[in-house]
Amino acid sequence: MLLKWVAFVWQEPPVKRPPERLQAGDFHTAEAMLGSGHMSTTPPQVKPVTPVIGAEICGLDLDDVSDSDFRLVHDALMEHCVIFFRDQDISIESQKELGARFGELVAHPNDPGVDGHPEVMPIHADENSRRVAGEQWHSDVSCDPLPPMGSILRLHTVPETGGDTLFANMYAAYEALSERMRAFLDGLTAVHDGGPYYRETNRIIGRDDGGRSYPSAEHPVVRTHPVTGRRALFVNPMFTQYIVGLPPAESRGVLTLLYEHVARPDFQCRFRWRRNSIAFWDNRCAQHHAIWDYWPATRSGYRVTIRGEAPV
Ligand SMILES: O=C(O)CCC(=O)C(=O)O
Repeated sequence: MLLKWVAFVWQEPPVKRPPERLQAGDFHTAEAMLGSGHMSTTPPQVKPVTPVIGAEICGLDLDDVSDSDFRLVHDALMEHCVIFFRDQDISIESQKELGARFGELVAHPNDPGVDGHPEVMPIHADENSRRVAGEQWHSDVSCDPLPPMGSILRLHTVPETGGDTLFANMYAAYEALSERMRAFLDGLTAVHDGGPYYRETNRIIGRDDGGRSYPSAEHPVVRTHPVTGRRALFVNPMFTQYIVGLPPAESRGVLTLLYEHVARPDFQCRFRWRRNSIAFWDNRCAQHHAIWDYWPATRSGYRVTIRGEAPV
């Protein structure tokens, strides 16, 4: 009887959650809208965007990430390679804090960063832009000896339409190759170099790089993800220069084949940004490609980048 009474009067205190704002195209369920007033007790939900790559996490306020929220975000990222959030009107500090839960934040080798936040890279395009960041398939700064584990991009300004980002699953790309091709690639290494891409970027935007040098490194063509243990293709047209030990024509031929393969639509998802959306991708198992189809509109936000480990 006493137990029954205790169970009746004791109720879990409400957990603070932001109100969900439903819009066409959301993956949110009606459930997510139903809370007591503005407080919802609905636990965060992970909703796959495709069976192959990408998931949206609903019902989480990234300004205030508890340990269990962190675990959920971490596990979803490991499972889906890229995760998405909506309606995150968070500060640069909160974005950095989220990144720092995953590892050390790193500055970009060719971008001075935001005033007072060298490890925060502005992503910006408007009517005066001559190029945009990431307009081909790549894994961020793969030319670094310790290429980034992950990148977190929040956009505060988005065009009316366009400006989507494509993401591709590099486990799926590797696994879809023939056994013979996988056996050929396993054990090969490739040289990645930041110089050609970053110098060309600087030339286009008219930035004097003062003859500085950029990172370059030799990495396995197929790497093993340190958390999932899965094998993933790790070459990309932005930074990979050649496969070590192959004559130039063979190296070019193999890389061209792999780049075409990586771009297969069945390894991809396409993210439609809204104001205050966030994409968080794992560079060790995903590549991405930003689409610049919205000129002269403005698209703007901030990226933080998390240091990774030497690929093996
Ligand atoms: O603007 C985007 O959607 C992505 C930009 C990009 O490729 C990057 O930050 O690495």
